Amino acid sequence: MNKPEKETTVDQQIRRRTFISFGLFGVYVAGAVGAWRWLYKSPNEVPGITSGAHAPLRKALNKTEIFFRRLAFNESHLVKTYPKEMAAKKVRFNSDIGTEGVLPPEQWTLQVTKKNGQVLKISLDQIKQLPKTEIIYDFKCVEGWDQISHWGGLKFADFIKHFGLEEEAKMDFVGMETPDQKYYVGIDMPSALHPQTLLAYEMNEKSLPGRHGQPLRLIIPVKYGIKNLKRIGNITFSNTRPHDYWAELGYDYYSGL
Ligand SMILES: Nc1nc2c(c(=O)[nH]1)N[C@H]1C(S)=C(S)[C@@H](COP(=O)(O)O)O[C@H]1N2
Ligand SMILES: [Mo]
Repeated sequence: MNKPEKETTVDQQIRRRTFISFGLFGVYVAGAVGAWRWLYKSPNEVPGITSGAHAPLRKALNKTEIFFRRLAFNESHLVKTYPKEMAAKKVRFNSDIGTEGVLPPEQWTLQVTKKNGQVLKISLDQIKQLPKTEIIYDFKCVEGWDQISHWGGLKFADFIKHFGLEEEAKMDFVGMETPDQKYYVGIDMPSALHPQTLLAYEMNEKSLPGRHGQPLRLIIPVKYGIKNLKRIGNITFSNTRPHDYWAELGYDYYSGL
């Protein structure tokens, strides 16, 4: 007598639970759709520096980058070096945006903009008079090749000290451009000040050839080739990311190894 009644109760319970489940699922879907619409309608990141993404996504990427940078980057951690004999005699060359031909060294000066707006004009001789640092390491290009190569020049950290740029070095970034401003990179200060970062004027113990960035190029072993700007024309300092040729085309801004 009680049985059918009891069955109805179970039935009702099942229906109620199904109803609750669908209800919760609906809330979940609405939430997901809402989140997607929020992201879809969110503003794009500030244009010019990286290649375009919704601001919240870029923010997440930048946070991740900072996290891994702090975890992995250590000033005293040196990139592996090799004996001189292992350096390639025929050095690979990769793209020459802003470095076509040979620039007569007397037509060149390095222009450095200080925090107060003052522009230093530094000659190649001034740089060559300072102690030279050499490095033989495995240069890596994002296109998938690498090569042990031998470079000589002025340590960037020594350049900062000698030219009294300590205040500038407290800023977050260094920007470098070719004299024609066709190729440009932004470098975070810890990587620029890394003890293996050079303003190089020699390759295999000879003056840099035109296509390898004569008269002065950046050699920054903690970064991929794209950041190793050939033929530096000017240097600036900032607390925001300087523009960067390959980052604008979607490559990783940090491009560290
Ligand atoms: N000015 C300038 N610097 C540049 C480039 C360029 O096209 N123009 N190419 C970069 C890339 S992608 C690489 S791999 C290295 C290659 O240096 P290399 O030609 O001396 O091997 O230079 C970097 N610096
Ligand atoms: Mo490259």
